[in-house]
Order: sequence, then C-alpha cells, then structure tokens
Amino acid sequence: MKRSSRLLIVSNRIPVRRMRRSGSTSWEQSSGGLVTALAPILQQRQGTWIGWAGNTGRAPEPFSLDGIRYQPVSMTKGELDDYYFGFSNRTLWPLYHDSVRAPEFRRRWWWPYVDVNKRFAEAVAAAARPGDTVWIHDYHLQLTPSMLRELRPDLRIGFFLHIPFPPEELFAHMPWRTQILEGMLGADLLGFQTAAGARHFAAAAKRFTEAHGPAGDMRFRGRHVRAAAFPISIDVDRFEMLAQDPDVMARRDRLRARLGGNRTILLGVDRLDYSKGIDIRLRAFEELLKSGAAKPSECVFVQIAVPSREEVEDYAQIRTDVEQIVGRINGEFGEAGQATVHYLHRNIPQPELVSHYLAANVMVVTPFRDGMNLVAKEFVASRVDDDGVLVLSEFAGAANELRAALQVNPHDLDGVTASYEAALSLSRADRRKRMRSLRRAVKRHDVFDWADHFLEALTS
Ligand code: ADQ
Repeated sequence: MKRSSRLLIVSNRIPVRRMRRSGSTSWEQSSGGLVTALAPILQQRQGTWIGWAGNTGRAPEPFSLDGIRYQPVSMTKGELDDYYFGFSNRTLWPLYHDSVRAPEFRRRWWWPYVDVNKRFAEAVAAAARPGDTVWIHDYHLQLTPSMLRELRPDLRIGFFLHIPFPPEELFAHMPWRTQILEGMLGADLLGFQTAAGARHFAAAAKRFTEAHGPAGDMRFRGRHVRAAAFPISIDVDRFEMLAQDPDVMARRDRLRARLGGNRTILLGVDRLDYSKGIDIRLRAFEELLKSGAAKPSECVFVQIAVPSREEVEDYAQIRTDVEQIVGRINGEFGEAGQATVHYLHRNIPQPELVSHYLAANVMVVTPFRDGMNLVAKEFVASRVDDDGVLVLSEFAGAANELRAALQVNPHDLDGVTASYEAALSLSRADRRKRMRSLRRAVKRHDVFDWADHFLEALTS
C-alpha cells in the first residue's frame, strides 16, 4: 500500500462497546478476529473505521481509541428492523447459506437496505482523502462499493464477503440480483472465503450484468474487477499461547474432572444460528447413545452457544429446537448429578473457551453451510498437544484447508453418528497424525497474513 494512502475500514458494526461509568461514557474495543487483524494496520496508517455503533437514533460523535479513529454511522429503529434484521438477516443470510431456511423477499426491506448502504457510502466519501484505500466488509453493505465509486472515483475500493456467495441458480432467486451484483462490482477487488464463492459470483455477474471475462480479471463498464479467494484465519499465536497458559491448563483439568474424569468429551461451540447444524449434531449424539455404541457413563456432550439475533423468528425457533433435544437426551440418558449434555447459552471469555477446546476429545463442527468457520481453526490452533479429533462439515469453507478432519455431510444423520464412532475409536497415533496435519494447515497462514494478502492485492 502506498505510504501516503490511508486505510478506511467499513463494516456494519464498529468493534467497540460503550461503557458508562459514574455518569461518563467511554469506549472499549471489543474482541474479535477482524479487529485483531486490522488494528495494527489501522494504527500504522492512521486509519479510520466506519460503522454503526450499536445505538439507534443519533450517531455518537467520532472518537479515537488506541490509535484508531472511529466514525459512527446513524441508524433509526425502523432501519435496524428493515435493513439489519429484515433484509440482511432474513433475506440475504438464509439465501447465501443454501436457503437452509426460506429467504423472505420483502419489498419494504429493500429500500431501507439501499438507504443505509448509501449513508455508509456518504460517510466514507466525506472521510476519505484523495487516493485513500477503502475496505468494505460483508453482506450488509453490498451496494456501498458502487455508491462510493460514484461519489469518489479516486479511491481504491476492496470488498470482502465473510459468508458464502451462493451458486448462481440460487442467487437467481433474489429479486434485486442485478442491483446487488452491480453494487459489488463497484469494487476493484472482491474477496471471498473460497474459490467456489468467487466462481459463483463471477457466473452470476456475467449472467445478470454487463460484466465479462474470467473471475480473476473481469471487465465491467470499462474497469477491471477482480474476484478471488482470500480464506480468513485466526490469530494462531494467541491461541497457542493461551493453550500453554498454566491458568488455562488448570481450568482444563478442573473441567475434565467436573465432567466426570474419564468420560469422553464431545464439544460444540457456535453462535446459536440455524446454519450451524447444532440440532443435527445433538441428534447424532442421541443416535449414538440409543444404538448402544457409546454409554452415557462413558461420554458427555458440551454445547456452548452464544445468543444471536434473537429478534428473528427462525433464531428463536432453533433455540427452542436445541433446548428440546438437550432436554430429551438428558431425560432419557442422564442420571441425577450426571447430565449427558451440558448446554451453555452464553458468551464465554476466550481463555475459558480455550480450556474447553483443550478438554475436548472430539470437536464437532457441523454447519449446513459456513463461509469459513473460525471455531474449527481455533480448536486446532489450541491443540498444541497434537491430540483431539475434529469432526467437520464438508460445507464449511474451512473444509478446503482442514483436510485431515473427519469430514461429514451434516444432512446425513447416520453419517454424522458414524463419524462419532470413528472419532471415538481412533488410536492415539492416528489422532496425532491427523492433528499434526491440521496444525500445519492452520499455521500456514494466520489472520495477519490474510489482511496483508488482501490489501497487497488491492493496492498493487
Ligand atoms: P460466524 O458465523 O460468527 O462468523 P465463526 O467463524 O465460527 O462464525 O466465528 C465465531 C466466533 O465467535 C469465533 O471466534 C468463536 O470463538 C466465537 N464464539 C463462538 N461461540 C462463543 C461463545 N459461546 N463465547 C465466546 N465466543 C464464542 C462469520 C461467518 C463465518 C466466518 C467468520 C469470519 O459466518 O463463516 O468464518 O464470519 O469471516
């Protein structure tokens, strides 16, 4: 990147929390892979992060925190309902995840989506200096690249989609497909989690817009647009460091003891989202117990689920479904004082999360579709002991890299159950061999490399 050019990051939410203490307000950076990866670059470049601060009504004044300038964008309560919960999370999210729930195409959500995207573009246009580099993130802001280009043709514009881009035939259902594609084509570089995502995008762009040429060098209205895969990763060193922290290791030991000494621990960690396949993995565990292939006294399932988008009905429904399955399994197989499934519906701090990764014998990651899935990579990065088995859906972006996992089709209940049996019967030598191979894959590139590669490609 040119030294003089500043970097502006644009995402739906700015990664900060507002803290109120004794009448005064201050800001605190929230954790997360994206902010960890981008913070050093933003600090170096005197960068700005533009996004919604989490409150409706007037946006807070711009502020600086740890060397990064934050510029909040305003949002009304109605826009939050229509742009965020509506179009982003009831239309785009299900459609882009293989329509595992029916996407709702409502005209009254479309215009607020356009308006909010426009507001973001205007905020960036006002904040950017000539020749700056802008990196826009995710499905909430697919129209912002072209809106911004119209206002500021001098900027370098990159866009990264964190969720899958669906196959052309599925994307074709979208009533506003041409507008969305043209919106994205305003960027110079479009990043996807997988090569398939880039391919799907290029196929749809060629069918529904004037774009032509191969994904890696498309032409659109006289400009070059490049679509390519930039698989996201994690801060590998941080997970390795946490995994070797004596405090975290002591927690792992306490956790194992509490769960019943020698019982085999199966673990799931997710946002409580219907795309993550939490229901199928618990049902497969139920099948495993029913068949007698494993005894409740010998194994235990721990499912940690962060509350997510609870205002959306499909999310309330998956919560009810999961809780019913947990209750059913415990009712049938638990004993007083010995649950068969432990279910935690909350956010837990990262050191605690890592102690769970370390305690687990089998990590179960079974999304029906997932852009990448960082949990799978975090588990592998944490296993400095070269032990533990990863059961991974072949429909997670991470499956492209994590080849040595036991890969499963989450639509196949018997297949998932069989994968548990296989996981439980792997010898220590087999587990080590697989985990070593997984660790090599995860260590090959971390989230800092990801950000560097994208920005290098954008500015070269
Ligand atoms: P998500 O759908 O949120 O991300 P994922 O990639 O698994 O999914 O990231 C979840 C993050 O939340 C992980 O870092 C995990 O540690 C954390 N987390 C999960 N449960 C938690 C809990 N109970 N307490 C605390 N932390 C918890 C979207 C896409 C993914 C893509 C990422 C990044 O859907 O496919 O990998 O963006 O691009």
